Amino acid sequence: MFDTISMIGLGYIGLPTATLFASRRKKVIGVDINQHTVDTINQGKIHIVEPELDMLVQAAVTAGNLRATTKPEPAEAFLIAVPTPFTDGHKPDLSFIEAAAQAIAPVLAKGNLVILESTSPVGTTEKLAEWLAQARPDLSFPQQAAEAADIQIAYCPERVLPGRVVHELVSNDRVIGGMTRTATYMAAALYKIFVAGDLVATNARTAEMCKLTENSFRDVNIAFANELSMICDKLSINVWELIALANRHPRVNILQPGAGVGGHCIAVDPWFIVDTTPDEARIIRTAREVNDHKPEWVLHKVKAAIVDVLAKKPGSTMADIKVACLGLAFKPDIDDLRESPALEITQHIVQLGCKVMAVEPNIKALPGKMTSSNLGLTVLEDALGNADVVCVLVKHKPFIEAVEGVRRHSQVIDAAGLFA
Ligand code: SAJ
Repeated sequence: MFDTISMIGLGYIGLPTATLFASRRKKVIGVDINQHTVDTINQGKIHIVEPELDMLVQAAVTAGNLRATTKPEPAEAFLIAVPTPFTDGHKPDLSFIEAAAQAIAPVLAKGNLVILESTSPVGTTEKLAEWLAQARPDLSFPQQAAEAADIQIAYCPERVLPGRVVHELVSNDRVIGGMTRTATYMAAALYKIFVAGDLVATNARTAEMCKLTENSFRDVNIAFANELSMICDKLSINVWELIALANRHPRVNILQPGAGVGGHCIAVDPWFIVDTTPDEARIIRTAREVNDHKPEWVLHKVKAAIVDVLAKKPGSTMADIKVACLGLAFKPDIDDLRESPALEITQHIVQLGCKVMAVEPNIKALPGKMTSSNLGLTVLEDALGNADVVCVLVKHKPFIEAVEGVRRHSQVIDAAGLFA
């Protein structure tokens, strides 16, 4: 079973997953709408940053087990790992999944398995089944023929941490939610090809909700920490000391406050629950609001520090003030600046008209869209030596190693807990 596998969407999840199947000598057809992505992979190279992945892709392509194309081809199993962003008003945008369904429908054949991996609102797998059924009235689907359907469909979320994707894809347990028992059984057999973790069976709706629940759990717990940080600031209590003390209780495990919650998952997925059940999802919505508000709160602190400096330097203006922003990435020790609260705060400080010295040890240059005459990328020593105000936004390792130097500066806003 499953000698030819097709992966639709060759991004952060799709490409490593496709490559792992190929590394187990399966014939893998990777499909992506982006011609550049397809060409890069067919040259044995990668278009994303992820440890170990480059070597695996090169080996899989050279061995002839992985091939990329823009047009779907027949296969025994199809896995869909395309983006599910939200539109304005936090409404989930399922258009990429619908487009994937339309693309694979013409090549589906009796006996195929289709698996959705994209993070999705509850009920999306059923929608996918409906889109496929409409496109292929000659085939039967689980909603029509249950266990006897020509095409079986399952939902199986990925749960890997960027930076550890290759390792976690193999070792993490997987939740497998078939629309039927047959689909669950087939999907488990498919993942068994490379997954060493447990393959845990459930239904599609529970599997969809499980993924959203995991990321909402983390978001709610980070919101609790962020709320504590704002309460403690008002009460002149060091929140990091407080959390460390509280966490000595055997049943308390509070997460860390920060500049806000970034990335493409935790700041997005809880909204899928809120959108589906707005009246019931009260804590989940509030957590999102608390975390989304945190960058604004940090910015407010920076503005207050700038006002202090201006008061001590009569005659000076905003343009004379130098602010160092330590960290731009969305979390420590990565180079990913997308959906980053640190980046958002830095851009707002730039708009205030100050000179901004950004320090981000994980990148070589600022992204093109961040060009501004009062913003530059520099090294830590330069920033500490010249800035009037230092704002710690991400707790990168090089900053921890230089913590004493940061501590000596007279105006530091520590949003990331560097001094904790
Ligand atoms: N953060 C805090 N305080 C903390 C922990 C995190 O402020 O104590 C912030 C980070 O700085 C970052 C954001 O939260 O801005 C998200 O970072 P993260 O490390 O919590 O998560 P992601 O987005 O890199 O990956 C998450 C993971 N989910 C969970 O841990 C439940 C990962 O396992 C998922 O596969 C991934 O989302 C995904 O793809 O959904």
